Amino acid sequence: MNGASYDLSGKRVWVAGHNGMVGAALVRRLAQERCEILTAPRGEIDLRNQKMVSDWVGVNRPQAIFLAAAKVGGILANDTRPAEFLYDNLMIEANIIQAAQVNGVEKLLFLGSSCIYPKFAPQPITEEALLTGPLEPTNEWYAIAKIAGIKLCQAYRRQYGSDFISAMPTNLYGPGDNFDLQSSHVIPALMRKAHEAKLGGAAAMTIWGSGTPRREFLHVEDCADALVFLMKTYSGGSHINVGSGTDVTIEELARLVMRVVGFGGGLAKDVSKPDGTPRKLMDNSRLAELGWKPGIALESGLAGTYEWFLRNRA
Ligand code: GFB
Repeated sequence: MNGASYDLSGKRVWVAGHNGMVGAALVRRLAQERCEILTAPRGEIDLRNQKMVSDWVGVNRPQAIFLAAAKVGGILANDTRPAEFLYDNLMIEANIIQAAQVNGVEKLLFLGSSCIYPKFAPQPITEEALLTGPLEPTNEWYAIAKIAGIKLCQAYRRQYGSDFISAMPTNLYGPGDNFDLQSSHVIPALMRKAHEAKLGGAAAMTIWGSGTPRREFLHVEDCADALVFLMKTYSGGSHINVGSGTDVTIEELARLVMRVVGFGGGLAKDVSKPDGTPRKLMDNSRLAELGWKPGIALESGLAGTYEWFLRNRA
């Protein structure tokens, strides 16, 4: 069932994870909708704690929820902290989805990731590829948690008639990203490395792995717009891919970031670090058929993100 329209105006809308890159972009995007945005300050509630979540939802009574709260990180963080990535994400999603059903929340959008798909899924990856093959080992923990979230939404839709939907964004970047070199994703890491190499007059900057994996990237403002679009127009059991439709090799990306940052040095490769999935370009035709397409091209998105980084790096 597609196209069931849901009107956000006048509604209490909880952005779970409002402090994160996606959550903050959702809060900015929702300011364009005539709704009341609810946020649970991190100090006030631990989303892994079922009673805290249940009590908070019961008191604040959201009518719609964007479930953007998660323990996230790049390939190294996923590979070295499997227990956190599996446990935290399972608890967060289970607590919020259960509290949403008990409190009669009208609509919930669960946010997953393109890493839910098999390591060697045929490209571009369609939604049907889910669970058709082994996962990428470096992030199978996060992937299993996110697959469980999709299944929870489907189960609650089936058993209770809950209008809970799932969106699977590709690799995201943009303002509010995490620029820590150990735990971050590739774009903020390369941007910071290029910046520090430029300031330090370094001869080269180092990327992890061979540089040959390919990645699809979507700017977080585009992602937030797509999520609001889906909340308003989609109702169905299947998750929906949310991507840009184009991918680049990590080496091409690195050279693009170096150009944006203005670092003219060389590129070294630390092949002791993992490459991860060789490619994860998604087929976004279902989202396109619903009527949405991205608007921010990679190079201009990188330029804007670098400006944000310069303003906020302190
Ligand atoms: O963005 P990233 O950490 O996550 O890495 P994944 C993407 C590619 O960039 C990998 C390479 O092949 C990395 O080896 N890379 C090169 C770097 N230099 C760097 C660097 O300095 N830092 C980082 N982080 N990467 C994640 C999943 O996989 O994708 C998460 O682990 C989530 O669970 C996320 O799904 C969207 O794209 O490989």
